[in-house]
Amino acid sequence: MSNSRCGFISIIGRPNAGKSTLLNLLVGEKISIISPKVQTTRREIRGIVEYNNSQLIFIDTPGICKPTTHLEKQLLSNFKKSYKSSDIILLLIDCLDKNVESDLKFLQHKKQIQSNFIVAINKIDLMRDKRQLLPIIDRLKEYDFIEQIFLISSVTGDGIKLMKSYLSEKVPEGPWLYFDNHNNTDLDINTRLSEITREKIYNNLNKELPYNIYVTTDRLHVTDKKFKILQTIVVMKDSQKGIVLGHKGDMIQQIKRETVNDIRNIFNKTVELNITVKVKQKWTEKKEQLINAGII
Ligand SMILES: Nc1nc2c(ncn2[C@@H]2O[C@H](COP(=O)(O)OP(=O)(O)OP(=O)(O)O)[C@@H](O)[C@H]2O)c(=O)[nH]1
Ligand SMILES: [Mg+2]
Repeated sequence: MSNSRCGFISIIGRPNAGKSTLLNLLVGEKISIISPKVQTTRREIRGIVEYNNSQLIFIDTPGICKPTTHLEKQLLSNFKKSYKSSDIILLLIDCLDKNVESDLKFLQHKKQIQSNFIVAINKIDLMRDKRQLLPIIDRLKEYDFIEQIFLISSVTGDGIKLMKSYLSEKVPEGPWLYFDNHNNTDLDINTRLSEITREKIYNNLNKELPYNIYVTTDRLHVTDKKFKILQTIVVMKDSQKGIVLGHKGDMIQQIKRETVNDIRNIFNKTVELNITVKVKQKWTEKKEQLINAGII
């Protein structure tokens, strides 16, 4: 039998490229939350995949963009921390995104590319005429640090097997690092539960509001069959609290229903969930609150 292999692969790319969707598909379980809004992922999320004789540790990162707010600066710094130490960098590109080259230049300019570097062009299910991918591929070929280009869809699974097989041979030889067969991630359970609630907020509330909230799981009581959960949603202003609660509480009820459904499906438990909404002004500018929010 050949020697075991193990390595870290950072999934990087612009907001909304589909990084978290890809991570979940690779792992076969929902670990990282997803939304049609940009900047959903705030911290690094690891997913562990075993393939052939290799352990592939994928790291989902916050989307790269030019930061304008304090929160965005922190997300950029989280992104940098995550990808510098990995064995392989996987740049994910939305095939309909016109800004590919600015990302590549950003990376090249910073001379931060020491790891192996591959590109996956995502969402190819959205491109009716696949010939439209050719100009993108041609442009990418001008960058000699790109070792391999894959065409994938994180929704249909197209091209994923080929990429996994390539990665399993590319990661360095070495012992596996994770041996917990029940967990595909090293993320703690409380954070996973808070993230699910945050996803429902992203999917139910409009515009800026999701960027002004964070969620904590303050208490979790686990029995054989049941999760009893106490959570807090933190907002910045009273008016936002009103929106999260909704008319006669129907918004918070909707968020709760969807969260409970997801938790039940992922963990196979019945769920009792209580959520309180609190106001903490300007939390995005306070270190202590960013720590509470799991952002730093
Ligand atoms: N059609 C299609 N949609 C996709 C695909 N991959 C992701 N999406 C959608 O793209 C949107 C963004 O996906 P995410 O996985 O949240 O993107 P992300 O790169 O993690 O975004 P940030 O965390 O904000 O940086 C969601 O609405 C996904 O359903 C794909 O291969 N095909
Ligand atoms: Mg994400």
